[in-house]
Parts: sequence; C-alpha cells; structure tokens
Amino acid sequence: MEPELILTGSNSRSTEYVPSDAVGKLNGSGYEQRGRFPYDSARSSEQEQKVEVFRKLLEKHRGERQLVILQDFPDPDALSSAWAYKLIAQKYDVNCEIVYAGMLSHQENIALVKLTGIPLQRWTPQIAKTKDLSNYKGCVFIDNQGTTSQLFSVVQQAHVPITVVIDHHSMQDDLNAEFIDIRTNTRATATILTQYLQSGMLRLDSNISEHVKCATALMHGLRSDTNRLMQAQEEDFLAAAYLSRFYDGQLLNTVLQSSRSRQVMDVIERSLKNRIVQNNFSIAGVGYLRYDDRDAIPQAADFLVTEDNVHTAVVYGIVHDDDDELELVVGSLRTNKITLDPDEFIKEAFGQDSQGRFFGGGRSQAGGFEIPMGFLSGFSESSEYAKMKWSVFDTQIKQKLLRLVNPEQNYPQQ
Ligand SMILES: [Mn+2]
Repeated sequence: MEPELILTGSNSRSTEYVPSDAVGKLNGSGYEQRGRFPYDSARSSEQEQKVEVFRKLLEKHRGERQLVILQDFPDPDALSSAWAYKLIAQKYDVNCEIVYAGMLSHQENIALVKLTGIPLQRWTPQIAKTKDLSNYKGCVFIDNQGTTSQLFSVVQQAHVPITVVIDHHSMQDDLNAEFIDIRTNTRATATILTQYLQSGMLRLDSNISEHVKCATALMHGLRSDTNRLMQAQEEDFLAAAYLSRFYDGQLLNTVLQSSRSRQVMDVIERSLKNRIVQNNFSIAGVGYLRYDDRDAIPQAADFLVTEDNVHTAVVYGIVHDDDDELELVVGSLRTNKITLDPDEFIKEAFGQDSQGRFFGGGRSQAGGFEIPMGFLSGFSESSEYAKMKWSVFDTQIKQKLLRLVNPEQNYPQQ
C-alpha cells in the first residue's frame, strides 16, 4: 500500500467561529502573504506535482470501475466537477458512474442535467443495496467528503475503498483515501477540475459536443459557487478564461433562465414573513416543506442575505418525504461577511450527534445542516401536533443560533 497522500490548502483556522485575523480584504494582499499567489513558481511546481500524482493514480487503476458519489442534493459545482472527473478518468480507461442519493430540486440543476445530458444516476440507499458493489474497485467523492451523502455508509459497509476525494469544503472527518485534494481556499471544485483539464490530463476539443457541454457545466458550477464570479479569485477567473474557449454561452443562458417553481416562491415568501434580524443576522424558519422542494431553503437564504444591514442569513425548515416517512430539519447559511467561517459557525451552533458527527458544515460563504428528528420523526394527521412539533424545533434552532449571534447576552445553559 502506498503512503496516503494528502494535499490540502491552508487549514490553519481559528477555533473561534469569527477568526480575528481578517484576511485579504484588510491589507489587500492576502494571497502573497500566504504564499498563495497562483502563478509563483512554488505554486506551479506544487501544481505540477499534484497532477503527476493524480495521473499515476489513474494509471494504477486502469481498467477498473469507480463510483463517483455526489452529495444528496448535488449542486452545479458538484455535477460539473464529477462529469469532468469522469471524462478525465475515461482517458485512463477508468469507467465511472456518477450517483447521488437524494434529489435534484433546484430548477437550474434540473435544467442543467436535462440540457447537457450529464450522465447521472439516482441511487437511493434502497436501490444501492440491490447493486453488486463488488463491481466497483473504488469510490470517489467530488465536491463533498462523504458526510453529505446517504451512500457513504452503504459503500463503507460494502468495503469499497475510497480512491479519490476532490473538494473545497473544510476538512471533515479523517478520510482514508488514496488521493486527497482538498483546497479550502479555492472557491469552486470546478476550478480545481478545470486546472486538471488545463494541465493536459484531458485536452478539451470544441468539436466534441460532450466536451462543450461539460465546459458549459463547469462554467455554471464555477459561477454558482462564486456568486456569479463576484467572489471569484484570480484562479477562478483563470479557469473561467480557459473554459470560455469551449463553452456554449447560449446553452448556459438557457440554464440560467429557468424559472422558479411556485413552491419555491412560497418558501421565499414564508422566509420573508418569518425572518428576525439581529446583529446583522437574518434568521427564518419556514415550517414544513416537501423533500422535492428542499432546494428552496438555500434559495431563500440567498434572497434574505441581500437585505440592507444583513450580512448573514440562515433559513431552515422541516423537510418530509411521504414515501419514506423521512423527516429532518434542513438549513442553509449564506454570508457576505469575510471573517465569518460558515463551517465553524455551523459546527459551533449545532455541535455533534451521539456518534461524534457534526450536523453540518460549510465552505467559503455558505454552509448547511441536517438534523434528524429521531423519535419525533414521522408525519402526523393532527395539524395541532404538527404545529407543536415545528414550534419546538423552531425554538431550539433559534436559541442555538442566537447564542452565537448575540454572544454578550447570557443564554441559559442547557
Ligand atoms: Mn462546491
């Protein structure tokens, strides 16, 4: 067994959820100070080294089948990056299947998949159990580290080794993977995959329709994780510049123009009505919503954070799936505040479950959480009961959040 290779970005984060060392914005030259200027020679040789290790790894697994696992609710960054990985791996005769366990629920994601034909399969844990997982010699996590996929425990139980992890979220649990490329300072996984493409691992060709569509998807992923490039850094712009040679602008436009469903509009309306604003945080519980409409929560958070005097928005609700009798609290955080680390904020607010797993985490400017409802889970006929249940969860979540929002106020210890 070769030694495990871990390539990570700067991981030295303050344990405070608001780091005191405001980076970048204040002194204007955060990159140079951290030695992260993308094109200095140290950086590019580090980059070359990574490419070499990645290339060797794929070489080693030639002829194998791999399972690329996305988060339960894959976003454009995840979808496009997984596709790019699949195309790169194909060059090395590694055959990948891209799977997710949850739902595609954002109108733009549905449009992206329909219009580009990203090869994607929905595998609920029930479906996964009917598959012969011994066919897969390895699994791959792209834009996640397994913590946001119900398939993680399924592949663990089947002893499918983790071959590759490429992500930009904060390092979650210790992962036993052959190749890990986690760059917490990079805005989008699509940027990382584009750099691998650019390094020559796969030469994009604008005469090949699949390449054009994948480049378009990557451009969308990169834009959506950088707030339409407004939070993009130099490396993201460079990746976008490269993709601009291949992508289909008209196709991207069509994806972006997909309209919101009525249910999403309703959730946004509820979030507006229910929000409380304290210390520049906007917090809104939206009550119950269907599993299919889960993506309305981050969309509502995206909207609430645009209010004057608000730098951070948290929106949450109880998501239920009638078929599976599944019920859980789902929440999203969006922030414009450079010194607020969503990963630390969410971990600090909600802590861990009995097995020591955090209820959520995040990346730059965005985070999310999922809290199982345990014994209280399950839909009830009685609307009185449903109301009571919501009110308990709503109160509890608000208390946990407000403790961080107003640290000077003393909340009773629980
Ligand atoms: Mn991402």
